[in-house]
Amino acid sequence: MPSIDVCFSPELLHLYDLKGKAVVAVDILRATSTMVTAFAQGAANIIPVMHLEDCQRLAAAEGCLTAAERDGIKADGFDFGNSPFSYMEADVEGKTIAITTTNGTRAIILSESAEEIIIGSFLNLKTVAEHLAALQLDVIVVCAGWKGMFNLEDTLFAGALAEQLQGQFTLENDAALAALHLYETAKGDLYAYLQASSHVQRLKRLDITKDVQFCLQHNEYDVLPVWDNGKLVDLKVNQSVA
Ligand code: 3SL
Repeated sequence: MPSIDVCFSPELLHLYDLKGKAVVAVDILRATSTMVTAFAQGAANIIPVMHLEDCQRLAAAEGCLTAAERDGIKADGFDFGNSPFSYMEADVEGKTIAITTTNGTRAIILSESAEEIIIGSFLNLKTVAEHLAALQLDVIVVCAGWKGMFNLEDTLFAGALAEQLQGQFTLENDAALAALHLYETAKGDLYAYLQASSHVQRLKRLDITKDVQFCLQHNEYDVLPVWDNGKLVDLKVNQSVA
């Protein structure tokens, strides 16, 4: 039976061997929830990059849209910040978006040695779980955290995924057990549970509570963004075309 494990921060990735494994990269607030939303609105590709300049270079070279966030705030001169709602207000159908965020895009790029990288969020939790059950690879949930530190919301997602996969995957390490226990404690009202958490507090100071509520909804979208040679594509769309 395959296993599921959790890496609480990209800074801990050196302790994990990702080769031959499936990584679920997660930044609930808000990068991976926003990417899932962009695909649900019809985006064709998302290119995660580390730096603001990489984003600008891609826009100049390939004419793609750009999204950039630092410390919760939209960076000047880019098309989007990091709110899922911005992709509902714009027409992104068939478009490519180059994106850089404080932690989320970093977690994805640093997972590059994995067999497969899947973009996870509560919004596409069931779709991700079904895909992993079919894939039958060992799974590492890579939490984006905040500047190398642990955070609650990504850990809660890891616990939700572990709960979905219970009976089909083993939970061999305490990180996965802790995430599962935390989710079981909090799942009755994730929004209330997260009120004191550092990033919810940070987003509140920026008046971004609407995004928090949105990103905690379960199974809103049936999209499956996966890493494909330096960009993310929605496997659901590609499967239905094939
Ligand atoms: O850290 C990140 O990648 C972002 O998701 C943070 S924020 O929610 O946009 O502030």
